[in-house]
Amino acid sequence: MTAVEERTARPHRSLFATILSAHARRALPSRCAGHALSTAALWLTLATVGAPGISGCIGVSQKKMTPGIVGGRATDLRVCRAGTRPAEDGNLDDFEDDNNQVTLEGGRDGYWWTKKDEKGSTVEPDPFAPSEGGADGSEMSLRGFGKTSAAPDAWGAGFGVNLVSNQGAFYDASRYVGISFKAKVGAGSTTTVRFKIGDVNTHQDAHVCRACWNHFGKDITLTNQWKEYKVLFTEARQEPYWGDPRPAAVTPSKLVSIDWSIGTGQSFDIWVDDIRFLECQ
Ligand SMILES: [Ca+2]
Repeated sequence: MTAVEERTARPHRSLFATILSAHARRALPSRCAGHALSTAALWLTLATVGAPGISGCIGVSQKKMTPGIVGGRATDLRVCRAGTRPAEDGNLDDFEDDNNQVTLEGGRDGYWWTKKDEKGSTVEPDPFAPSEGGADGSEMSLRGFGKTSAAPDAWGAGFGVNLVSNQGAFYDASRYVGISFKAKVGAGSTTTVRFKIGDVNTHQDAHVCRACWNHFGKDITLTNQWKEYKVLFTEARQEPYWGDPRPAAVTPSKLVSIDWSIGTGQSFDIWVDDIRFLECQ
């Protein structure tokens, strides 16, 4: 909408405020543009932002958003031509400290949790905490075990972590390209687990999704030996046929959680260790 068109649509605003508004809106990054701004705020914003194209919200994309989707563009994801490596500040947790909080690194401070449906699925240990025995001869790892219900409306169980402890806050992982972890299963366990990445478009706490919880992720097949698995942001997908919205890609700048989920009607005993964010080589 041009300034003139907007003025026509809003006859009670002065031409000055209208031009200022249009100017500021162009100059503002997307996160700010969605906010209702008073004329005074626009003055301030324009003074802060300066020339169009300079961001007043550091680290937030200025590209236009699709209505109902925040980010979610596959073209925003970085591809590593020479492969990946663990990021310098990417250690999420190795559990050697034997507590239920992630390693305090890279701005992360979330706590490990379990989840289960209310149809009879179980997940232990309770309280949830690291277990003895870890990958590569280490002493501790994170183990979740139990049984999932096959009843109608059951969805299973799992365990995971919010990357930051402040509920409703996002974690900006845009400097990374994915996550690696080591994992194995115990005797009698299903070997199928889905690694999920909750973000602004799929996590209920973000107040964007209308049908939430279809996180971007990847189905992983584990063995009874510790092995490393990598999930790059470029290969994370939602499950087909459900969820609203359904963006093209995960939004690494606004992550909420990661978890390992087990579907219905399974016995599971899943161990994870050495969880790390990855960067390009
Ligand atoms: Ca360990």
